[in-house]
Amino acid sequence: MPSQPPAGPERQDVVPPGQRVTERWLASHYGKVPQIDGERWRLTLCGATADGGLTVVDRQMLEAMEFVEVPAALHCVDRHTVPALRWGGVRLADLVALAPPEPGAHHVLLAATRGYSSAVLLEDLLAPDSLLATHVDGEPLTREHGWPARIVLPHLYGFKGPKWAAEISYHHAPQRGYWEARGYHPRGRAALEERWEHQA
Ligand SMILES: Nc1nc2c(c(=O)[nH]1)N[C@H]1C(S)=C(S)[C@@H](COP(=O)(O)O)O[C@H]1N2
Ligand SMILES: [Mo]
Repeated sequence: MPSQPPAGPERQDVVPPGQRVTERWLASHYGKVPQIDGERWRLTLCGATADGGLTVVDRQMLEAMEFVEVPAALHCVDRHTVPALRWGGVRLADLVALAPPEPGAHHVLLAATRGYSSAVLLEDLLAPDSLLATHVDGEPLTREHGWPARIVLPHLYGFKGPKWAAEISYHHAPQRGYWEARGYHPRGRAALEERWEHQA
């Protein structure tokens, strides 16, 4: 008799439709891996903020926040899924609470160093499993996988989560990041196979 899989927000046994599991975790990004000094790294929360200002977060501030771990696979829209990663970091909801958006600013652009960005909805950022990750499988992120910090949105395709995260900005209108400008889906939920803009 098959044993019951563990219940949880991101069940490790569920592979979204159209994905194949790969056991080797090869980094996937465009351009070179940036060499970022962790002590100098900063993340800026800006755009349509409730107080009209911007908030800058550094590593020390992150270390003072609650550290959580979330088990989640990584689903690349190109159809490979890296299973069973254990991400560690701070909840994006906790970061947003430090610098909340103006009422009605439901759109967010997530930007990395060197031009990469992705467009997401505020509600996807606020999901309980959404993290600014600094660790994976108990170790600090490697440079190629996003050190010092990357955005992890487990229910969305991987392209929604910039590695080498640098900025979170709030907007009243939908945004387009790197892949959204190239025909990929504005929402990007993996379970619903939201890959392409024409599906929206
Ligand atoms: N800065 C940056 N972040 C990025 C990308 C990128 O090209 N640049 N690629 C995205 C895509 S398409 C995926 S699938 C994941 C891959 O993460 P990995 O290289 O750790 O597997 O990173 C995402 N974050
Ligand atoms: Mo990807």
